[in-house]
Amino acid sequence: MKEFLKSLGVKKIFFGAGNRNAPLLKDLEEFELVFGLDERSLAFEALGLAKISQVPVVVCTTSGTAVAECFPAIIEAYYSNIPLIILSADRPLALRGTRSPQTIEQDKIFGKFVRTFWEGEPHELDAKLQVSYPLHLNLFVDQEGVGQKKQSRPDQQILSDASKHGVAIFTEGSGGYSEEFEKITRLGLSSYNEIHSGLNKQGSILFEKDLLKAFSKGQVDYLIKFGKTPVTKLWRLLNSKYQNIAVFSYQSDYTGCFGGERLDNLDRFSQQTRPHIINSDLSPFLEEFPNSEMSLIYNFINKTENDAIIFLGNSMPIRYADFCKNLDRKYIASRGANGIDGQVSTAAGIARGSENKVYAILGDLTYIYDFTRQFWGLPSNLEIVVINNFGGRIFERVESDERIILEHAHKFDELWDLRLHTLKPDRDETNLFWKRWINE
Ligand SMILES: Cc1ncc(C[n+]2csc(CCOP(=O)(O)OP(=O)(O)O)c2C)c(N)n1
Repeated sequence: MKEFLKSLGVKKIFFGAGNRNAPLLKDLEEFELVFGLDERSLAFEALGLAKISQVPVVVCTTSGTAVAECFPAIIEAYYSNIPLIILSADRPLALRGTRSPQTIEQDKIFGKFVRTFWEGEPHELDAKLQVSYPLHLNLFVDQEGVGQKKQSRPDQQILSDASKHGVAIFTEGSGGYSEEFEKITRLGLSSYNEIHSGLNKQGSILFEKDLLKAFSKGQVDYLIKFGKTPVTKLWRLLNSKYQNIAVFSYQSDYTGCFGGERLDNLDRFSQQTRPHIINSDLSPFLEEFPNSEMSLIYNFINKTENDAIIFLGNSMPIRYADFCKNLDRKYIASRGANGIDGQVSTAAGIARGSENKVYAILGDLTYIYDFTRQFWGLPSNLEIVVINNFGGRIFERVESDERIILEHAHKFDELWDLRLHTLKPDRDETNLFWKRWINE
């Protein structure tokens, strides 16, 4: 990839923060790198530079809506014949069409507005490739190792084997599955319900870490997914570590991971004995770390009105809100493509369509991405709550390149005269909470 880009004369790369494109950095260090957040803006900056210099300029993005954000600059580049290059990181081909997390169909996404489209693995980029601009290179980055997949998942026979244990995962779109929940509970299956599932029931496994522990102890043989693609990290692990776990998608064609099958009814199950899966105790953590992000979100949600709608930003807010098992509220999130773009506007639309109070809990970068919406005034029933940890701290959790955290020093309340509620977490408390919680 490096030699190919050099052969085109590329010198500068605008790098949009993201986990899927981060592994590409090791091959891009010889170029001048500019790190940034908003891909729409990065693409326009690259366009300006390419226009004045007539030298090809690259924008490197993560997967999902981040790629689509480059579209307006691509259109301008197309009509003005500007050498703009979009280098988008994509899931490996094996995950295309599976709706695995943050996977969208990126091939030929810019349609007729790019003159060359190429996709493949980064090492396949060859200096002999003839290109015209604008150019879109879509690169498969196999972080999961799904390309080396050897086994196939067990089929539906496993459901009638009383010695096997199943976990039902209820996520967004599960509001109508109360009867199914009761039935699988009676049959002895375990359940794990994500906060935005829409199902007003508490699962037998409360916390993600206990779910993951049950997997690492070998207590689970199969999964049934109710609703859309879950948030839990487990869904990424199903593409790597847990490729042998059977996965069924209830009344839906998408498992959200590699392989698995659709399940139309719950007739095949036999009664099973639920293994002892421990539920961790959260209260000592809330007491010991009252200024951690988890505790601040927990307390904030519990103080909202009973009929409030909580809109959860992607990144850590939706994950930390899952600690708060308060089922009296309605939770909404944009989990179709997991973008951090347009979140203030999405919340504004939700508030327009509701009489209830809406609280949008967003990370600081997520807020910055769409904060211009606030200049035009917000619906009176909408409260924006920014959890300001001065950067994209999710990238610390996944131990990614620290440059993509985009650390900053903005304290929003002092910068702009906008109606805004900021939560100010203590970084050490958050990190200690997390470290102990995960390792306990
Ligand atoms: C449009 C878009 N661009 C990039 C990403 C990749 N991304 C995921 S989370 C994240 C950082 C979010 O930071 P922040 O909102 O501050 O939340 P925190 O990680 O601190 O919880 C980024 C850039 C994305 N999901 N969507």
